[in-house]
Amino acid sequence: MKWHLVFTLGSLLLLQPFASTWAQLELGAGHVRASLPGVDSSAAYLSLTNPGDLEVTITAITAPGAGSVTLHHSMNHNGMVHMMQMSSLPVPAHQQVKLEPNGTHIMLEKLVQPLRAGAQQLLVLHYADGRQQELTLPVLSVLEE
Ligand SMILES: [Cu+2]
Repeated sequence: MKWHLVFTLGSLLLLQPFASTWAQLELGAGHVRASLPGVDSSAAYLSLTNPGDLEVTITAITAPGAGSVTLHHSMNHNGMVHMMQMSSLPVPAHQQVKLEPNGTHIMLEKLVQPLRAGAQQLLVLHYADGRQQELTLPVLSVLEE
C-alpha cells in the first residue's frame, strides 16, 4: 500500500517535465523557388527539426503575397509526378523532416506578384496548438538551387 502511493507520486513527478518541453521547430537552410514568367505559383523548401519531446504538427502556412499556401507531397507514379495536398504535417519529437523538390514541399499559389531571385519571402507556420512561428527564406532561381 505504501509502495503504491510512492509509485503514484513518482508518476506525477515524471509527467511534469512533458508539460514544459514543447519546443519551437529549428528551421534549417531553405529557400523559395523564383516563379517562372507567366506562372503565379512556386514552391518553398527547408528542413524542420523538432528538438522537443512532443510532436509538433503544422496545420496551416500563410505567406504575404500568396493567396494560397498549402503542403504538398509529390509522388512519382509511372514516370508522372503527381502532387497531393496534405492537411497537416507532423514533425515527430527529436526528428527532422525535409521539405525538398520531388518530396514534401510548401506550395505558394495565387501569387500577387512574381517571386524574383534575390528577394526574401516571409512564411508563417501555424501549429495545431495555436502557436505560430515566422521564418524568412531567400528567393533563388532554379539555377541557384
Ligand atoms: Cu506542389
